Amino acid sequence: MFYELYLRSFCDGNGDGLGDLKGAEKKLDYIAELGMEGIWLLPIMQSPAYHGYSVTDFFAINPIYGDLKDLRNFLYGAHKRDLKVILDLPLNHTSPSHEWFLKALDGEKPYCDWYLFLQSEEWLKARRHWDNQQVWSNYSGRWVYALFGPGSPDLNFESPSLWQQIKEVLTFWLSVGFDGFRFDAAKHIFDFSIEKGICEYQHSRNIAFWKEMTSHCRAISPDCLFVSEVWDDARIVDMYSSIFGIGFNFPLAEDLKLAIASRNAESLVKALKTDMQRFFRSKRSYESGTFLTNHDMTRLVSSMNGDRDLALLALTVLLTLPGLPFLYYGEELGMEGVYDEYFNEEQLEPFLWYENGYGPDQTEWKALGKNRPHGGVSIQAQSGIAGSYFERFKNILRFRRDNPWLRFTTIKSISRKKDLVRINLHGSKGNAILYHNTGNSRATLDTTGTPVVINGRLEKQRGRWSMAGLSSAIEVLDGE
Ligand code: ACG
Repeated sequence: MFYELYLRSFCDGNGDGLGDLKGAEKKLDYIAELGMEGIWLLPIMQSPAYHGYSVTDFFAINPIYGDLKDLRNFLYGAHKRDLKVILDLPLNHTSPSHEWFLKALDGEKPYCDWYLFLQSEEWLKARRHWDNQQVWSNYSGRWVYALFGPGSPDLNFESPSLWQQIKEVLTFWLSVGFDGFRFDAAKHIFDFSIEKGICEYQHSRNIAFWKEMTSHCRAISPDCLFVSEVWDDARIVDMYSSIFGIGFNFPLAEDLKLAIASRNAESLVKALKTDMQRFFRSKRSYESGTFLTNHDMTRLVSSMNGDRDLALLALTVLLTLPGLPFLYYGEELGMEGVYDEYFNEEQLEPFLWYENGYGPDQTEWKALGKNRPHGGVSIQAQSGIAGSYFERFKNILRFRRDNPWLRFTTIKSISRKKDLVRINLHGSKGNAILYHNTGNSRATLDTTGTPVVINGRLEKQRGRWSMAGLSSAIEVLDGE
């Protein structure tokens, strides 16, 4: 399991109200005790943007997070606890304040080849692939391709010298001690057709680019870990993932939450059969990066309309599937936050260490709008309190940590009887059956074996096992 960490909101190590590397280092035990095997660090490079995805220097750390020494200490501390750390690298674009872009606007070589300038008025008609937004931004009278808006002009990978430059970026961060990367916007490297003047993904060229970049990294560090962010349907995710080794399973995240929020067992079965299709086979070319939420999405409890039992059911289903799970910071507290396209950033709120919202470690870079003080969400309010959301969440994480074999299982079948979903798995422990009760009423398990509860309540009455609503259990059929 990997913990997706937004430094600015996590832990303040120097008292300026902003989360930083020193602070996160202090909390490495906390992360390791959750059962994590790694950390995905959201971008830490120099950037004027709160989210860090528009970079002004790919070789420098944002000073609010600390310096290279702080990073090395953080990585050392993580490795000492067997936590791998991967860095989020947004290579598709830069900030408009990046030196490269300023020089490009001045016509300086090679930088003017590293961005795409408008070559025909016709191109202005191009619209973004998924939402019809315009893709050209005007900078001092020059139109430049900027898919994610004026704050991030795209790099133009037609230029071979840019490929070389990016390899240097990769070499640099590996030499600092990262164990790999989460490659942002992986399908966008070539996404504008110069021939046609329209937005069009060129998947084979993107794949060629990533092949070269990942080979470069593997030549330096053979065990490098890569996760690709390709937010698309399963067919496209599939095309990219084998190069990286791990691909985020976006369709699963979306379908699983929808099915559980609507308490629809049939939809859940359908979602799992479709989105985990590859995992019905024992031979696969990549692992699924499974997750429920990330920084671009509404938080888990909010997507369950505030129903925490449903949120825990979703978590249990996710953590009993094959794949490498990624958990977004603060989900363990049941923090809420709705992602909306107008960037209210609720889903990035400070992690709550204290009930009153103040104290050492607490970050305060933005007001707590959704997760208000005294709302019972903080670590202080929940830690060690039996039955709290945090403790129940941790129990499910612990179950996954204690059963690492689940990561590499093959799904044999998925079926349902009314609200009870049954998943048959095969793994190194032999065969196992998972039971998830998606309804509110008690469900009887059709077994003479000995199932074990993962979340919720399981009882044996008059020789028959039955499980309370929204509970999950596992039955391992063959011993090791
Ligand atoms: C990454 C980061 C994000 C970041 C950027 C830019 C990229 O996680 O935080 O923004 O550095 C698209 C891109 C992703 C991108 C998201 C935000 N995420 O592909 O790389 O936008 C459709 C599209 C997707 C699209 C998605 C969401 O196909 O391409 O993602 O919508 O908008 C089904 C379909 C699937 C469809 C979904 C949802 O699943 O199969 O195709 O996805 O439904 O409809 C950051 C900031 C920004 C800033 C930028 C520079 O957050 O504010 O502008 O940096």
